[in-house]
Parts: sequence; C-alpha cells; structure tokens
Amino acid sequence: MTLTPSREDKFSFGLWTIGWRAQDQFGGATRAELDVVEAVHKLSELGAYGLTFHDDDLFPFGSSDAVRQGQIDRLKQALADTGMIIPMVTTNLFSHPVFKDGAFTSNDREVRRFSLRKALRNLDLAAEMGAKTFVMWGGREGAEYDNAKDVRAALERYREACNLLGQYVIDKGYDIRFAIEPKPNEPRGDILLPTLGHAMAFINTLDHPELVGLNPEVGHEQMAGLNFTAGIEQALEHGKLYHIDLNGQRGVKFDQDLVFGHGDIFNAFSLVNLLEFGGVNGGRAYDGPRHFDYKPSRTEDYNGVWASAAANMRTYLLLKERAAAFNADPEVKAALEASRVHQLRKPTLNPGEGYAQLLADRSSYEDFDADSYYNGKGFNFVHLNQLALEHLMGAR
Ligand code: GLT
Ligand code: MN
Ligand code: MN
Repeated sequence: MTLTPSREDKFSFGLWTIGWRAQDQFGGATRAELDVVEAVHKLSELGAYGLTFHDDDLFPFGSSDAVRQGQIDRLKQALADTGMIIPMVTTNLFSHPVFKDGAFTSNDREVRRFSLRKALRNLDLAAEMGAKTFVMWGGREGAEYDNAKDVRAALERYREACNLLGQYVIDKGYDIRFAIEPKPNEPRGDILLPTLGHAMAFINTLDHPELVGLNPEVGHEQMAGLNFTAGIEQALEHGKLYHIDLNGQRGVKFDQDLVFGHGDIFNAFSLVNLLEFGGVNGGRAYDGPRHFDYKPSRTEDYNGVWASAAANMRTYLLLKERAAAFNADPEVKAALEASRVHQLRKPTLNPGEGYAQLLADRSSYEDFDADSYYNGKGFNFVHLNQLALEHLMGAR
C-alpha cells in the first residue's frame, strides 16, 4: 500500500477550504486570496482528483454574467490542463446579509424565492461542470430564539425547496443527486436538521427520496457529541451515504474543521476501516469522493496550507494502511471471535420461528442461566480496543 495519493483514491477539496483566508469573529484575514487556477494545479500536484466549490467561491455574489463566465472558463481550462474533475457543487446560501434568517426557510418569502432561483441557477452550473452531487448545507436555516421560528413550517418550506429542486433535475435529465449536510449549530444558535438522523427522517418525507441522501461531516456530528462512524453505519444501512466531509474536531465545541485525523483519531481509524474495508462486516462500503472539508489554521501561511492539504490525504492513507494490518492480524481475528462480534449477524429467531416457538423454548428462558453473566462471560472488548490502538500507533 502506498502513502502517495493518486487519482484512484478520489480525494477532493472544497475551494473554500484551501482558499479560506482565516478570518474569524475576532480578527480579519491572515492570508491573501487564492486563485482558482492555482488551487486546481496545486491540488492536482498533491494527488487530489477533484475540486468542489460554491457558486460564490468561484465568482463573487452579484457578479456580472461576463465575470461569472470568465471564471467558469478559467476553471474549465485548469481542469483540462490537469485532468482534475468537479465531483460536487454546492450553493452559498449563507454569506450574504440577505440570508441572515436563512434561505429556503427564511421567514421572508421573497428571500425564499430568491434562494430557490440561486440554487436552480447553480444546478445548471453543476450539470455543466459534470458534478454528480449537489450538497445542501443549510447553515443559516435555523434560529436563536424559540418563538422566532415556526419549526414545522420551516420543515415544510425546506421540503418544498427539495421537491422543487428534485423536480428540476428530473425534468432537465441531469445526472445529479442531492446530499443534505447536517450540523447542530453555528452560525445559527440551532440549525434545522441538526444531525444525520434528523436529516434521514426528513428525506423520507420528500417526493423523490431516492434523489436525496446525506453529506455527513465528521466534526458536525462530533459537535453534537455523537459517534461519527456509528452514524455513517446507519447512513449506509439506509443507502444514504451520497457524499462525505472529512475533517477533525476535538470535542463538543465550535466547529474546528481541523485536518482529518487531528481530532478523534480512534474514530477516524474506524471510519476509514468502514469506508475502505466495510469495518468488521467486510466489503468496501463507500465508493464516492473522499472529500476534505477542513480549514487550514489561521496561524498558517500558504506553505502551511499546502502542507495541511497533503496531511489530510496522507493521514487517510496511513489509516487505510493501519486498518488493513488490523484486519489481517490473527490476534485481532481471535479477539473479534472472543468478543462474539460476528455472532450479531445471526438472527435472534430460528428460521420460521415466531413468538409461539420462542415461548415454548425452555432453554431461552426457564432453563437459561442469567446469573452466569455475573463474574463471568466477559466480552473481551477492551483487549480488542487495545489491539486497535496498537495498530493505530504502529506498534504491531
Ligand atoms: C461551509 C460549511 C461546510 C459545508 C460547506 C458546504 S460550506 O464552509 O462549514 O461544512 O460543507 O456548503
Ligand atoms: Mn465544519
Ligand atoms: Mn462540510
């Protein structure tokens, strides 16, 4: 296994990640603007295969048609020169003051109609660029105050928007699927569809649920204190992992967008094992882009930006290598056996068995020795976890 990224690894980056100028609530930018052509060439040299962007990353909000087209043409030329692709496009419905109370769910109907038009226009661009996924991150769709937002009405308006965009894609014959990106808070006090569980329930209420899946982000689930890998398992079980945002987060705090693996490294290890090798179940679980949505720290100059971009990919490949070693280790196999991990795949009832047979089975209850679980019958999980840690640290 090589640690040098290649196109087959399907690594992609948002233009807003490496291009982030590091402004925050307490201070202005620490870096100059990054030109899209340079971004494409640099990412290509580093081994990425794709660039993603918001409309406003490529051409400023309110650009004239000529400026917009000029930037699109420059990007297309850079793609042609490097062989890079645009796997995903997304819409900025959060930066301009017009979106201060949201876009599709703003209390102001004119803002909602404007937002739909902005998204529709960007769908045309996504199709033109060959993107297969259209991410919807509703960062401003939310509220700070309970009485300020009719949440049920907001969900209806969000559904109205998703249904309209879905119908547009169908009617235009675009080969595009939507991926909703959940986040619990920031910039709003509370954001609509805060976790991937909320989003999955919502998707099932749409006119075309098959057109809409998830773009879960590591840090966003972890901001809610949730286990990201476990969430991804459930998204996979529902066939809803359409895209993924990889990064790092250290605990329940503001959205850090650190380099992948620079947060919960244990969870990053199980995530890569799941995506690449199906985790304890086996089989490759996800075939889409490995998309990094991180922010190079404010302390870094452009040398640090490119070093951090490379770090995302190298960490991913290191974890992939470590996961392969973990899976192949006979001691790990024995530990999984001792932990009875694979027994969970066996149905609890026998073939054809119902409650009548279960009630008649004395071994399942009357003769079952529940007390033998006191002071015995341990599950060996800690040993299994120590083996994971040792593989992770390169100690095995
Ligand atoms: C924004 C956000 C990210 C989303 C992007 C897509 S924009 O930077 O913090 O998590 O993925 O709109
Ligand atoms: Mn984030
Ligand atoms: Mn993201």
